[in-house]
Amino acid sequence: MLLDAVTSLIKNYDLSGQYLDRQALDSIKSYYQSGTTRIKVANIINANAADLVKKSSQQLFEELPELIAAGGYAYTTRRYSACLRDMDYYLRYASYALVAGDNTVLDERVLQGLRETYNSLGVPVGPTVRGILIMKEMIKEMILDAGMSDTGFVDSPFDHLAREFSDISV
Ligand SMILES: CCC1=C(C)/C(=C/C2=NC(=C\c3[nH]c(/C=C4\NC(=O)[C@H](C)[C@H]4CC)c(C)c3CCC(=O)O)/C(CCC(=O)O)=C2C)NC1=O
Repeated sequence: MLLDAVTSLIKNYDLSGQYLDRQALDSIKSYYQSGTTRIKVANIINANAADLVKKSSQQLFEELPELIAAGGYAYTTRRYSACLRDMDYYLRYASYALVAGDNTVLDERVLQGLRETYNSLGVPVGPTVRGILIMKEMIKEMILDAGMSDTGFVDSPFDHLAREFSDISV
């Protein structure tokens, strides 16, 4: 099920049979207050998705050239394009989570069984997490350039992906 910050919170309060208290209402209020900003960022991501995937993977391959060297995990056209397609998945689902103000969609649609898949294919998780974090930094720069000053909320879905995908703490 696709949850947003409000439905996710209501679900939890319903489970314990509670009315929405001050804390719940404050977080619902902040969800609505940040709505326009989250939509603006989703717009920026949408308008620049192809570019973001291309540039962040270029930076990843510059940082870790062994990935595209003979025998590397992104060597051969097939693996290279699988890698870029994966980056595109992470970006697209992160943009959903940003709009929803909730990371459940990432758990349910992206992360489930992902580490096992990568392990069984022999694709390394560490460099992939690095790619996800490069995208995050690029988006934050873009929205700074677009005149938004508080970019902290962009971290959440990307850090969530990074944290849950690997065992490293972000
Ligand atoms: C929407 C949710 C979703 C995700 C996340 C997803 C990931 C995903 N990535 C895969 C493969 C892959 N993923 C990569 C990724 C990389 N190679 C590198 O060098 C880098 C470290 C990294 C890119 C950043 C590669 C190379 C493969 C192909 C591995 C192979 O078949 O040899 C596969 C195996 C099947 C296939 O090739 O399509 C899956 C399922 N699939 C999904 O449906």
